[in-house]
Amino acid sequence: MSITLEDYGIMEALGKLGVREINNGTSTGSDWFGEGDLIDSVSPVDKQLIGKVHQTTREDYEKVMEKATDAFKQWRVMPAPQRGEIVRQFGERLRTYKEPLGKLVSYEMGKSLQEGYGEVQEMIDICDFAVGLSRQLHGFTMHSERPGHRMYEQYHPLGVVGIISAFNFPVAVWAWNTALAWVCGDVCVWKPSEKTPLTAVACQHLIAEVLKENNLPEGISCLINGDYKVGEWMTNDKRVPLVSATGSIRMGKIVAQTVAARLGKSLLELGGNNAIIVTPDADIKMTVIGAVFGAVGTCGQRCTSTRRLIVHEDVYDQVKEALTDAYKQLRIGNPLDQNNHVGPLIDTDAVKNYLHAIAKVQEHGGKLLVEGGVLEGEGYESGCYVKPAIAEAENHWDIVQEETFAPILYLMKYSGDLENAIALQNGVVQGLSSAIMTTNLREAERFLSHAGSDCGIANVNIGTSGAEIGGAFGGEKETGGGRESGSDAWKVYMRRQTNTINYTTELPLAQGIKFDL
Ligand code: UN1
Repeated sequence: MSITLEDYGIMEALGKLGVREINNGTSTGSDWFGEGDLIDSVSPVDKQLIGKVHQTTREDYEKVMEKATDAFKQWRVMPAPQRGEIVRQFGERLRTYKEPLGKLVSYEMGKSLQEGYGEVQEMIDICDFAVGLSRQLHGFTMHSERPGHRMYEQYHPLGVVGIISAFNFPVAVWAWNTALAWVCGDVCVWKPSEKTPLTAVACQHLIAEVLKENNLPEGISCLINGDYKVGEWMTNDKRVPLVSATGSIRMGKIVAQTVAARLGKSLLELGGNNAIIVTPDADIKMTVIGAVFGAVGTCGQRCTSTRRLIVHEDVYDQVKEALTDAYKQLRIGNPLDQNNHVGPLIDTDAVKNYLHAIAKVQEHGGKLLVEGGVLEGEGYESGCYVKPAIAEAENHWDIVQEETFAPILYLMKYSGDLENAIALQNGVVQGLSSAIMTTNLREAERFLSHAGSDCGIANVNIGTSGAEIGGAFGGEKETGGGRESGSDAWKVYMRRQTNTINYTTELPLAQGIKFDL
């Protein structure tokens, strides 16, 4: 292979992670099989073919489901803290392989190396969280209205959890789901994005080793690969009680309806259109750092990326100037080179969407404060590198209402009371993340109050992206309503059972009903 792959240690990383030139894309633990058509994994960094993965065929899928359902029978009876021990070992494995896996994430997906490592760290963090959780899967006890009766609730494993993940967080979002699902006693079938199949193959190798070393059955962790059709097998499959899907609103609506039609459960983490409100009392230096990282981090391809900046008229010019200055310092290029802040978009279709959004802004008469454009020439041959742009825009424009997965920041002005800014912030269909920059306690609390942000995540003096795993992650409205990761998000991976036990010799009925024979 070419010099770049070797220069940046990609070949070495692939070797360490067990990824080959041609890989099976279907696996139940350490068993790999299938001869389906090949998916090419091409790096957006330099358009090199990294490897190929066999798609899952319908027959392969049936085999996976059989193994998974079988494995569930054994896994669910293992005490939860023992399942936690397996997740602990997986977290250890991730610590060992953080470097090569982070590098592969960066190269296959295009995010900066720092963010690639950060993503693996997020996997490690959720494993740690899940290990503790494995001893805390608790329910309530209640007082019964009947004498000599005890009432309590308990949580039981659900079964096979289907995970559909997106290219932008190719490994962390899988880990959020799977680490929790495993300690809860579920087994997982993962369909990663067809744009990032190799990182998924690498993760499956790592967990397969752990399962094998512990003599656990095939099927606790399964991998399937392919496009939306493979995902549809899962959404339609009654053997999959929960489908957790991350991606676009369009995709989420289809998943939700298909799963609901069979009365299954879905956990949706869909698009965001996240804003930062900048009040007259904001610390402008902090605002700029938060907004720039939020807007250009992962090249604007996080569901938590900052897309709108709602700035009070009193500080508008100051913020505008500071931001445009900061953008001048951004270095765009190979994400494996740690001098660069911004890597490429995922592919040339994403570049088209970016250009389309900029054209739309111009049609509306929006002014570009920092011009965009596709970068050309040495180092940019893949055609996926774009310049982060800032445009003055209005909230109600169609294009501003949409989530464009690219580094375009819309700047808008508000005047008068904070209420006006909150109305703009909430005036979109999405409801994932939001933030306010202010040193004024009253403004901060109003933003967080019931009359404030309508998003699943609301931050003060922090940008919209970069959530920690300890809190529940997800959003309202068309973001889908799901919650993953920390807090009590684990409950969605289990079924709740209420138990009432009578330890007397009488059989009194609830609500005082008399029924004598
Ligand atoms: C996503 O973009 O789908 O909060 C997840 C963040 C990351 C996760 C983003 N921890 O930005």
